[in-house]
Amino acid sequence: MKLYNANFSPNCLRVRAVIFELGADVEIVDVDVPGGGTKTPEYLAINPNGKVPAFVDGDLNLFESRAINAYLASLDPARRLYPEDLKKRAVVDQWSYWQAIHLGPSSQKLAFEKVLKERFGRGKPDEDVVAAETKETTKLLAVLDGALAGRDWIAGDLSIADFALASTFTLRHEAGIDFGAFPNAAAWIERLESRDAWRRAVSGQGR
Ligand SMILES: N[C@@H](CCC(=O)N[C@@H](CS)C(=O)NCC(=O)O)C(=O)O
Repeated sequence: MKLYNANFSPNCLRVRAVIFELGADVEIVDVDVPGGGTKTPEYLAINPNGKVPAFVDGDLNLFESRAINAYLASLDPARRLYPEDLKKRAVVDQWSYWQAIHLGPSSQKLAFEKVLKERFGRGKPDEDVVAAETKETTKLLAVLDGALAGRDWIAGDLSIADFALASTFTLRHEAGIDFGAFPNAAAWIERLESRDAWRRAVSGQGR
């Protein structure tokens, strides 16, 4: 199995973390994204979107980080990162979709305005966007915090949903995403970020 990866990408981070958590036998191949490595005919044959991550297992080519994680976790059901019980699995899917469709986009827009825009020479933050996305991200963080009351992990046991959610928050300090009013979420993100697999994935090492 091969993961086509770039260490800067939060979408790749969540896949590396799941690979390390599972101890899966996956070769991690770094792709030179700025140098056009995702736009070659060979790469586009694997992922026609020209983005990382992409994943290959024999005749299976996959894109979309959450789908890759669902596949990897399903190969090792004993670890229960993507439970076989359909009700438990539905809850994992619920939070993975919620991160992809709601939390991820709002927090990414906020991180772009507050952190990445100037770094990429794209100008000053747009304060209207910052205000709107801060409001939206805070509203969603309150939902996450409520759901984490009395539990260590979002779906009960550690799952691929925790890795999807956590990848949202890698720039939280610089982006001013404040966990102060959300103690359940604050304890959860510390718990997740202290895992060896997460640390290895963030450092880009361990392979
Ligand atoms: N929904 C996709 C997003 C993939 C994505 O946006 N990848 C970015 C890096 S984080 C990328 O490859 N950007 C380079 C480009 O668009 O050319 C996933 O979760 O895998």
